[in-house]
Amino acid sequence: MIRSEKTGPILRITIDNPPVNALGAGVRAGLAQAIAAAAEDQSVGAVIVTGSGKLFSAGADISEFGKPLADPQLPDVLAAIETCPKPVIAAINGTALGGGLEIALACHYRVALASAKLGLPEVKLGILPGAGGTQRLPRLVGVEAALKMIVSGDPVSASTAAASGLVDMVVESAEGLFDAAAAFANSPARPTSARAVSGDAASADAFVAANPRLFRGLTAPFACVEAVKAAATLPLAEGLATERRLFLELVSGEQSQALRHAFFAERSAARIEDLPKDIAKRPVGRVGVIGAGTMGGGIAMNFLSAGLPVTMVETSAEALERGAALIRKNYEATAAKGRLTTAQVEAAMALLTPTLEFGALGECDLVIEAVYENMEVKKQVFGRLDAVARPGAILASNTSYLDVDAIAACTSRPQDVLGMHFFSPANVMKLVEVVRGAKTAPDVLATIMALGQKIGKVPVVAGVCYGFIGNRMLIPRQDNALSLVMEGASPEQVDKVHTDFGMPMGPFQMTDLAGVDIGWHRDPERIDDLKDALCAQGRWGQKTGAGFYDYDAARKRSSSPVVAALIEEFRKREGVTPRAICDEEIVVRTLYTMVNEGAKILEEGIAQRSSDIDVVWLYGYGWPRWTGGPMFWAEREGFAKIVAGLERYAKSMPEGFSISPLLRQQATATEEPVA
Ligand code: T1G
Repeated sequence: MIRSEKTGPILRITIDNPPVNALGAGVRAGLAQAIAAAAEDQSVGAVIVTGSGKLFSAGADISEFGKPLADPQLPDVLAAIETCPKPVIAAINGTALGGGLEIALACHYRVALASAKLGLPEVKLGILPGAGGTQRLPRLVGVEAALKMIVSGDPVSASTAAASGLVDMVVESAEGLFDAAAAFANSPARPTSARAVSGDAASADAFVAANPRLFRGLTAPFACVEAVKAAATLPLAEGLATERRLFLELVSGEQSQALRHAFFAERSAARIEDLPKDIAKRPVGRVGVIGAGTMGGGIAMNFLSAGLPVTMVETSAEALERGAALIRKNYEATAAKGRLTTAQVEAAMALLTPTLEFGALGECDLVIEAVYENMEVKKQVFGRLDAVARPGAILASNTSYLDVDAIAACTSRPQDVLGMHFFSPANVMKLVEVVRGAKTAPDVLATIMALGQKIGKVPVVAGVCYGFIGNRMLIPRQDNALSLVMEGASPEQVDKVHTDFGMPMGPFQMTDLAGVDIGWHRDPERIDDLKDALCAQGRWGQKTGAGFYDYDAARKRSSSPVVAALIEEFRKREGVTPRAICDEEIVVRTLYTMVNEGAKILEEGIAQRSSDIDVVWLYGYGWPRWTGGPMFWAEREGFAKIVAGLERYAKSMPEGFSISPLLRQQATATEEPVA
C-alpha cells in the first residue's frame, strides 16, 4: 500500500495500490504513519511522495463512499503533510486526480512529469474536492483558474499546471523526476495554506454567469463555487469547515449516488460475463469501411484518429471524393478550435485509402459496413464481402435496427460477423452497441470490445432484436409521443417535459435532427399519419429547414403553424376531440414506457445487466447523467409507482402494449403499491 525507502537524508514514500493508487483506508493509514515517522526521524531531512506505476493517484477510493469512512480521514492526513517541519515534495509521476492532486497540494513543492495530467474531477461524481482542494488550489493559482479546474472537473497538462503556479517544475523523463524533486530537499517547508488567495468572491460570481453550461441541472458545481468563495473570504479553518460541510451534504445526495453509479456502470459494461477476461484477441492492423456517407466517414475517423489505417470503399468516385472531403472538413474544424494540429490532421488523412475497388477490403482485418439501412442491400453487401474478405477477418454491420443473424447467414463465416452500431455523429458520440450474433465467436466479440475502448468509445454488448437496446427503447417513446399529440398535446409540450427532465432534446426535436423521413415509404400520395404528411410536404426536419418545427438559417427552431394545422386536420380525420393532457401523462407514456421496455430487454437477455442499459442512454442519447440512466432513475422513481402509472394509462398505449413481468416483480419486491 505504502512503501518507504531512504536515499541519504531523503525519505521516498510511494503510494502503491494498483490499479490506480486509490486512497483507500489502508493507503491513508500508511501515509499518515510514514509522514509521522519522517517528522520524528532526525536522519530524515526531506520527504518525497510519489506513486507506483504510471499514475500518481486517482484519488479517494470511490467504492468507499456511501459507507462509514475509516480513519484516518484524508483531510487529516494532508494536514499532517502540510504541517510536517521538513520539506515534503510531490514527485508527480503520472495522472494525479482528486484526492491524489490534493496530496500534492498539501505538499510544500510539486514537480511533475511532462506527461502527467492533474485534475479535480470530483464534480463529475456529484461532489467536490473534500480534502482541502477548494482551499489550497486558489492559494496557488487564484480564484478564477481554480474554479475552472474544480467546476469543469477537467484535468490540465503539466505544462499548463506549471504556467498557473500549480506545479513548481516540469521534467521530461521519469528518470529525472526524483532528482528534480530532491533539488527542493534543502528548501524550507512552505505550507500552501499560508499563501494568500488572489481573486475574490466577485470573480467567482462572474465565473458562474459566464459558464451556465457547467451548472445546468447539477447541484455540485454551485457547492464548488461556495467553497472556493470561502477560500477567498474566510480564514483557512473556516474555509476547510465549509468545504467539509458541503462535501458531506453532496456525497450523501441523490445526484452523487447517480453519478457514481454511472462511473462504475461504464466500466462494468466492458465486462462480458460469459467470457474469460484474458481471451486472446484477433489482431486488427487495417480497417475497411464500406460506405463514405455521414456514418461511414464518421466511423472511419474513429480509427484514423487512433492511428489505424482505413480502406474506405464506395460505388462512385463522386461519393468517395465527397466522403473523404467530409472527413478532412471535420478534422480541420477540430483543428480550427485548437484541438488538433495541422500535422495531426495530415497524419490522419494519410492513413485513409479511399477506393472504388471492393476487392481492396481483402487486406483488412475488420470491415464495417455502413450502407443504406435496408436488409436486402446489406445482405447483398455481405455476400460480396464474404467472397473478398481474408480468412479470420471480422465483418461488422453498422445497422441500427436490423437482424444481425440474418446478415451473418449471408456469409460462410457467421462466427466472424457481429454488429457495431455507432451513434451519429459517429466520430463524436461515445457509445457503440456491439451486437452479438447467435454465432459470433467469443474472440470476435472480445476483439471488438477491446478495439472499441482503444478508439475512445464506450462499447456495450447487445443481443439481436429490433433496435437492440437504445433504439428499441426509443420505439414506445416515439409512438406514444405521436399519439399524445394526436390526443391533444403539442410537440412543444411533449418536448418540454423531456428537456425539463434533463434530456438535450425531446422526441420531436430529435426526430427533426435525425430526419423525419427516416423509415418513410417515399410515396407522397400515401399519407397514413402525421409523419407521412410532413414528409409529403418535404418537411424532413432540420436538413430541409422544416419538420415538426420551422428552422431558420442558423437552425434555430420555432413553432410551426403549418404543423399545428396538420395536427388539427389529422385529429378531425381520425374523429379525435383534443383533450388537455397533463405532463404526468407524458412522463408515464414516454419515460415509464422506456423503463418497461428496458425491463423486457433484461428479461430477454438482450442486455447483460441493468446498468448497461443506463450506459447506452447516457452515452447514446444524452440521458441526464445526474439521474444515473433510465434504469437507475426508475429504481429511485419507484417501480410500484411506475407500474401503477403504466396501468393507469394502459388503454391509451399503442396496440400490443404489455407490462414487463420483471418490472412487476421489482414493484412487488421493492415498495408497497402506490394507493
Ligand atoms: N476509486 C475506486 N476505483 C477506481 C477509481 C477510484 N478513484 N478510479 C478508477 N477505479 C477503478 C475503475 O473502476 C476500474 O475498476 C479500474 O480502477 C481501472 O479504472 C477526497 C473525494 C484514473 C483516469 O474521479 O478517472 O478523490 O473496472 O478503467 O481507463 O477530494 O480511472 O477494473 O474493476 O478507469 O486507465 C476522484 C476516477 C475521486 C478519478 C484511469 N477521482 N478514475 O483510467 O482505468 S473522489 C476520480 C478515473 C476524491 C477527494 C475526492 C480513471 C483514471 P475495474 P479505469 P483508466
